[in-house]
Amino acid sequence: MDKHYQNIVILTGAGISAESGLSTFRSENGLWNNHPVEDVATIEAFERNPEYVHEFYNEMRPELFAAKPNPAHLAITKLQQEYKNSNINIITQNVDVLHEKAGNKNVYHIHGQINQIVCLNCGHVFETWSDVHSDDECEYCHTKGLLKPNIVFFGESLLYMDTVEYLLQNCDLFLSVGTSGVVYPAAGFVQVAYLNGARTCEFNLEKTSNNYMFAEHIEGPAGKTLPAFVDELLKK
Ligand code: BV8
Repeated sequence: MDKHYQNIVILTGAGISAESGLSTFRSENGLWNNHPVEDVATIEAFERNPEYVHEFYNEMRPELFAAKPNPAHLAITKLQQEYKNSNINIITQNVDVLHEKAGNKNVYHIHGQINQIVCLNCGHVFETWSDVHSDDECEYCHTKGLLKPNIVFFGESLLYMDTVEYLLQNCDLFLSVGTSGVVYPAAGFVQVAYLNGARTCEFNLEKTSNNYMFAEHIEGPAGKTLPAFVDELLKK
């Protein structure tokens, strides 16, 4: 059926950045293997040892700064440029900025961004690719020692959730690319889309824990499967 989709939502996870050379979280050599998530990505860990958490992200930042988008990110740019009369929004769990580097528009970083820092005193968010330390001063309120990576830790609320709710309730095509479907509420987004009648497709190397929630599973590296899927959509 050559349906034209009006509202496309693309949820992405670490797997879409894997072919750009960035580690995922839960593979054998994943990020969480060397740094147990509870030591790094929880608000308790940050309160317990902010410098340790800053160091983890300081180490990650240069690699993410240097990373280049891959054909999966570029396929989304092509879709946004050539698939007419459609709203195409990206909800990413990734803290890298490869979607932006690829020229993707309408990108919502629900788990935050590695190049953003937030002051826990005044709420000011600023961009930096440099190292940040727990005794640094906020450029806005000049308070010292209350700067945190603007990254959503476990136990913290996600960003942009009002927009996300709206997008999921109004989409007719939901693509999930390179996520293990382990972390909530993102792992449950497909159910909202499905209940609202969207076509749901999962792009992954393997069947994930929430694969049963998807109508279609497109197996293989996203750098190959997503460009092929976009070309099919553009033919219609
Ligand atoms: C919240 C920041 C509530 C750090 C991250 C019990 C049951 C259910 C839920 C919970 C529970 N206990 C606690 C919870 C909630 C918790 C949660 O879900 N825990 C899980 C682990 C059980 N969630 C939260 O805490 C969230 N907040 O719920 O708040 C609340 C409400 C009101 C008030 C206060 C609080 C916060 C979640 C965000 C946590 N922060 N990251 C950082 O990024 O450094 S999560 C972390 O996991 C990353 O953001 C990452 O993006 C995310 C998901 O991982 P993936 O992206 O999927 O990466 P992964 O490695 O897992 O998988 C990669 C996939 O790609 C694989 O499937 C692989 O096969 C595939 N792949 C690899 N290469 C390719 C590929 N696919 C295609 N092509 C390839 N080439």
